[in-house]
Amino acid sequence: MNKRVSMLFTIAAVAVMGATLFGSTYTQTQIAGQSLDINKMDVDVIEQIHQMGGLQLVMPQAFAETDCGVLENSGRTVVEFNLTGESVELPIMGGKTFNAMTFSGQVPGPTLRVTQGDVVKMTLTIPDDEVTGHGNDMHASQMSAGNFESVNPGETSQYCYIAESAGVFKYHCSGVKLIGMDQHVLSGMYGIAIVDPINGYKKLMVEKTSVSGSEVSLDRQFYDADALEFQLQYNQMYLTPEGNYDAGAMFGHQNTATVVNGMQFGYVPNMAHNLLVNGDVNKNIFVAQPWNGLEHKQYQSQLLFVENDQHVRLFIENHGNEPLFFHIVGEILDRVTQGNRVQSAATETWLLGGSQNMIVDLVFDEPGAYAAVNHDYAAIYTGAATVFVAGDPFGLNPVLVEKGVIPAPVASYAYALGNPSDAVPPMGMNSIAHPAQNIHGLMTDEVASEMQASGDYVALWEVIPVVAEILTS
Ligand SMILES: [Cu+2]
Repeated sequence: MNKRVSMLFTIAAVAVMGATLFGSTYTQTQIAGQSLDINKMDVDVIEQIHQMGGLQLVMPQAFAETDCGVLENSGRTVVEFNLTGESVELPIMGGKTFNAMTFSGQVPGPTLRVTQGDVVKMTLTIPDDEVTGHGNDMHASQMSAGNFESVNPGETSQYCYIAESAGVFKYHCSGVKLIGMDQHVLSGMYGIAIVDPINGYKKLMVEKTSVSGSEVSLDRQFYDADALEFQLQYNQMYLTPEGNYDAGAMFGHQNTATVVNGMQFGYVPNMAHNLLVNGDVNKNIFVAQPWNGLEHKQYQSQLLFVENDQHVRLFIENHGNEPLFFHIVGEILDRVTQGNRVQSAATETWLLGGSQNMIVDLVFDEPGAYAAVNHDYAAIYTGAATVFVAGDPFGLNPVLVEKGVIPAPVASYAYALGNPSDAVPPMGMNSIAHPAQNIHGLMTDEVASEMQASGDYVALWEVIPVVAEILTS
């Protein structure tokens, strides 16, 4: 049964929203937002609405099925997606912390991966001791967030929907009945759902040329649909020096940080790479290495390792208020797909507005270090630079084999050093498994401990001293 719920906001409601939407939703001083004083705005919004004869905001109606009972018996595969809403303190670049709001103790929240046509059963739980209610608006659901409303501390709520469209879809907290949504999302409550096409992904064609004698001709290379996959989620932060959400900075588009998967410069070399390439843990090989040092544990920077001549698939979402000009220095984006439709091939940069996504398929042709950036210079220098290393550009295979770190030469350093867990989405229907995954990401110590206890992930901060000992012996 379709639920048809119209929500009408009257002038009174607009006035209430004006006073509360632009600020924090709760008063705890330790996590208070810095609110904008509507009385100090240049225009009198309420007076303007009066002059227009009033304003009625009609929320979009839900048209998706939300009845879990019906959908669970529909013959479709049901995938449960359980989240908790938690306010926690997390680190930012420079050694300070900020007052984060998270889904399940991590930023971004857990990635949901389903197949087109599956039923998603989303359950949001808010612990008793949480300071505010939260919601969840999943763009894959085709439902209004207003329909779900807000879940209060100590409560659990759920809804079900059919993931009808393939692609990458944002999900985000919808605040307390939309109030404070900006603060909750920009403090960390965002993530993605990947909906794999029901018939799988397409093989990749990369256009090359070849020469025979003096004749140059097209030489199309085809790659199987199976790919090594990564997820990159872009956002901005707006923080006061005390680490609180700064609504004034947000309204002025004056962001204080640009983050990829929650962190500034999270995927750059660390001390192990310094040692391998420069022979010295303290001799940086990249211009910005702010998360170096074993004490950073799950926050220590890591690199993204791929093979040459390997099909790589990137799931990318722009959660932010600013555009993302996605570019990989030294590479061409071989294919750009949005909503299971190819938008471009062999393009240098692709633009994503706020809450837009894409799937980039590419092959790293030559050994090297490639920086994936938001080609907005302000974004690059505030954190949107992510380093991929393809093949063995530093000629490390002989050393690694000689020292016994690896038994034989490898096609990528991932076989020796692993890839960061937060950049790796759950396995899908055309996924190539990563050789190893290291615990990495903007997550609480509790989440990191659970990952370590699972035995599925490597704690790099424990491995690096061992490898360093071997390399220097
Ligand atoms: Cu929230």
